[in-house]
Amino acid sequence: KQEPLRVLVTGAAGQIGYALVPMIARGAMLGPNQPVILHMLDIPPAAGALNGVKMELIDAAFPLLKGVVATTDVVEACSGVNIAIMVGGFPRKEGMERKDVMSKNVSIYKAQASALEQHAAPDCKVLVVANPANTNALILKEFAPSIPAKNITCLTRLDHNRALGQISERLNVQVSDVKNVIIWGNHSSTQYPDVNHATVITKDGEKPVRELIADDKWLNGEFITTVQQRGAAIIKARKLSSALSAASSACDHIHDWVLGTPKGTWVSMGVYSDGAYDIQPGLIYSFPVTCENGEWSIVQGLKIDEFSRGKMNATANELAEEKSLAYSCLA
Ligand code: NAX
Repeated sequence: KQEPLRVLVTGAAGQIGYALVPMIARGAMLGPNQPVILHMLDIPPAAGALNGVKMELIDAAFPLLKGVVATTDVVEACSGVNIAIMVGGFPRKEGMERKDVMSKNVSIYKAQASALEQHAAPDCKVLVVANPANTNALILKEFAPSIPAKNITCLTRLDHNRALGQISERLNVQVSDVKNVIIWGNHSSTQYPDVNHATVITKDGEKPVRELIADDKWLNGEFITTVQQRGAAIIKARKLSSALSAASSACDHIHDWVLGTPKGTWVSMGVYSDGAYDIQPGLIYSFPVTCENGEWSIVQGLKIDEFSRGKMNATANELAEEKSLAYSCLA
């Protein structure tokens, strides 16, 4: 019989949290045989709503759910957690300067880094969802030096899945037959969705996307901007930002990290750069990765053309700027 794993969701009273916790409790994140104990953290103004979510989790009678901790105390929330999904953060409000938003999130992620470092399980895996996701993850890494850098990641799987979705819609094929797109860089509108190595499984075998869609203008133009701007398109349509797709992609991210990627398939994760593909070390940058035995590794040796290089550098430059802005907030 499997011991339950403790999964922390911060910002659990928010809209992504509301979509995410039932997915975790149903086994979508860690598999149908893995019991879980949910730790949900939010801030005091959201305590009532958070308790409501706890009540609904009890009412749903999930067989895999072995306990629920709902709290506004960050130490209680972090204690003993094996997986931490960081969804809580300070949103950008109209008229706010970028630096003010950054400053709020830097102080949140600095404090939560220390709590995780001191109270989480030693092998805790961390996924940052809250924006600016890459830079929040970097701050978390800097202020939790005893958590291995490889355990701290950010979510670009939603962008990855959006890219798969666009290719599948365009070709009218099953999304599960499309694979190996790449999201490079920042989870922002400078991200670079790359299809140069992507393939589709057809009845005649695996074919490159660039062969099946012989429309470079679309692949190098509208496809890229559609994926980059998808978050804004959802807000326009729903009057709320993406939630179910973000929650589902967060489950995919942890699922594949813990349980492994299928052979011959890679996914995109924001991870600590070691200088791969000449991306400056010290940034949390989205790369193509494969996962095995609970560890990710960057897919090496992919050919990068000049068009891609320019876009990969542009998003790296934005991350370097965000990093210095974040550091200026610490000073
Ligand atoms: P909501 O505003 O609905 O929920 C955020 C929750 O976080 C609120 O309940 C709030 O009280 C809580 N919170 C604020 N400060 C906190 C703190 N210090 N500790 C714990 N909880 C805290 O936002 P939602 O739509 O759920 O989005 C959450 C975050 O995900 C945002 O930062 C958003 O920008 C980001 N996103 C990231 C995506 C990605 O792919 N990486 C995509 C979706 C989403 O936009």
